Amino acid sequence: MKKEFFSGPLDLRRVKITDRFWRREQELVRTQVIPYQWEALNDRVEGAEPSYCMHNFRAAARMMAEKREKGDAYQAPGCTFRGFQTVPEDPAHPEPGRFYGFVFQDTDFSKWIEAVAYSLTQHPDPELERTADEAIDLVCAAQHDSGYLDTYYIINGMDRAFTNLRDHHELYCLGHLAEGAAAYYQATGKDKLLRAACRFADYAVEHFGPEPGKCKGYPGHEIAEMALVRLYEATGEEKYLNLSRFFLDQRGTRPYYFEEELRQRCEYERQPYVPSTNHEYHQSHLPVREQSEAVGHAVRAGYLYSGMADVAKRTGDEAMFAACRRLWDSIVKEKLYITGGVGGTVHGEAFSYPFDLPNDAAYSETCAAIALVFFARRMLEISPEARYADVMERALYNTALAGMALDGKSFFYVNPLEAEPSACRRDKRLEHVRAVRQKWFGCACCPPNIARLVSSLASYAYTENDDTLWTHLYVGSTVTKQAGGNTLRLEMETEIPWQGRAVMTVHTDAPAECTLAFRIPGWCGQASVSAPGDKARTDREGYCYLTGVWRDGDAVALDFPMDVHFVAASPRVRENTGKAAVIRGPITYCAEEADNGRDLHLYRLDLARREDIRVASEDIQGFPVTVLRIPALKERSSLPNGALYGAYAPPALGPAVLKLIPYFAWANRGEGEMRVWTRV
Ligand code: FUB
Ligand code: ZN
Repeated sequence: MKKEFFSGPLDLRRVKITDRFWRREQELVRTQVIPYQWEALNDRVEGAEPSYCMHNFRAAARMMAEKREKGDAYQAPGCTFRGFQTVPEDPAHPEPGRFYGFVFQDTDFSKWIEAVAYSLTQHPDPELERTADEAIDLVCAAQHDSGYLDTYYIINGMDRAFTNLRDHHELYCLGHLAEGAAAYYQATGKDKLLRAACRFADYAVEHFGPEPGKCKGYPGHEIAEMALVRLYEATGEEKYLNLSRFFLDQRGTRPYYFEEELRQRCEYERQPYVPSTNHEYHQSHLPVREQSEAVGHAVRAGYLYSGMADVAKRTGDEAMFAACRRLWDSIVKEKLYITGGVGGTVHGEAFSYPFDLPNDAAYSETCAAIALVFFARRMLEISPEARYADVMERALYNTALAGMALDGKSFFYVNPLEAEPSACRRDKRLEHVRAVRQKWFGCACCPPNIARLVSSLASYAYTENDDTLWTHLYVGSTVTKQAGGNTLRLEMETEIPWQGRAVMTVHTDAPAECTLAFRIPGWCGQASVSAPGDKARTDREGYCYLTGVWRDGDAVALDFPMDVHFVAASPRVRENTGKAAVIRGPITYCAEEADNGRDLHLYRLDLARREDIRVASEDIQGFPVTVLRIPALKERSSLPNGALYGAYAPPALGPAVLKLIPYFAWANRGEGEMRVWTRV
């Protein structure tokens, strides 16, 4: 690790997104997703499965108030542990004092407040801030006097807290709370929620650690690792960094903590103990520094690797960083979809074995692509190499964005690369796949994750250290950069992802020296960079570094050819033999029934007629996109009509044109077939 290349994300208040594409996405989050989510958290969406999130905070707050009032006379209600999801016996009348929903239901609030925080940095909104403050008051009122804050156990009985780390997500709740609280503090300067998160983290610091007598466990669903680092950054309190490192050091050591914990639970419940942990699912099969293959639940994995990179950077842990690099390579060399999605199997929502990347049965959870974006940004913070940003960009523009409809009103959890509506409905093996987005989910992890990602886009577009500002993603925006006691105002103008030009113009009252580094995207061939002649240029790992004294009006213009590329998959990806995917710039394309009729599998791309490819701007549901028309051939079977089998003869191939749209825009015009990979 070379410290001079270390960087960190910018304070979002220093960046204004002006980009046409991303402004639109952020407005969808602000005007649709955040208000809708607030209604969902409060169970006010007709026809949607109730969340019970705020219900649970209310129940816990009431309980805590009662407890304070009655003191020793207070009788906690008996335990009613009911597995991962608790539903009311009578759905029309949930009992006010009970916990309902998934064990991690509190995180719906934490992700919402995080998205609200980022959104407020771009678009101050006193009414939204008031709603957020009131919600924070309620959440803080629900906090246990000890500092513990997970309503599942506060309501059901604290005596069992932290006894099922493997499945019960308390540290996941802590992690999301810390992320949301730090974001809200950084956006508004208000620290009430941050103090609550710190109290919960302090409780965890007291409970877990290497000291004798402390619990040696670690999160069943990772995220606390990176969230504690964020809490450390927000407060300067090293104990949070130490706890994060402790969790990482413990993970995968023998005897396996999750088995020990299970043994104790069985003893307590007088059940026979049968080992039952799938350690790969939890990434707890090996100490983290020894891990090389990305395995198990893909969201957990992405969050873990992000936390590992965070800790490696803060502690200079070379072995940890080496593991991050190996795990990164395992993902991108063997387990990454061309859409930037990860997770080849529904079983365990997980990474499958190398090169197992089914198109129709893909899991490719929206959250997993988002986790990959997190991981990539952290790798860039340690080592700015364009290959990390290339993947970050692909995951962002394709799978992460596909997770949300173009009107911001419905969402995908699973992101297949091939869909046939009747198969999705009738094939049990594809039960997890939908060809239409849903309004919300009982397990609503994905929509709020999109909201927090999109509204914090600037923290992925740029990172900086004292000397250098790196542009990783090209997004129309203005950014300030402190340089030699002056403030440079940098204005980025671009039409990426549709056109490959980007111009950064410097505005400043006084000349100032610094380095501006620009990523040369992997998808362009020969990039051209033009900059004032007095700047020294060096190129390193896919970035062009321009160093010198920047004056008002200086500009850097970058041109990235945006040709249409046909991509082949490794021959080891059996599904894609003899097929190609089409990409242009960061966008992966797909064919839809709405443009091409049914039976998309009968098309073949006609690569000999590349010069006839047409690139055009069109609107899909009011969203401007670039579409492609690719010369193709359509197969007509030689079998007699209606025959299932018959003597083989080459099929007749009729000339056709296959219209392709950006993958993120699919399923916005009703239900129909879709496919990313087409035969050639
Ligand atoms: O377990 C919490 C979240 O629910 C995970 O991150 C998602 O994959 C879903 O399983
Ligand atoms: Zn999800």
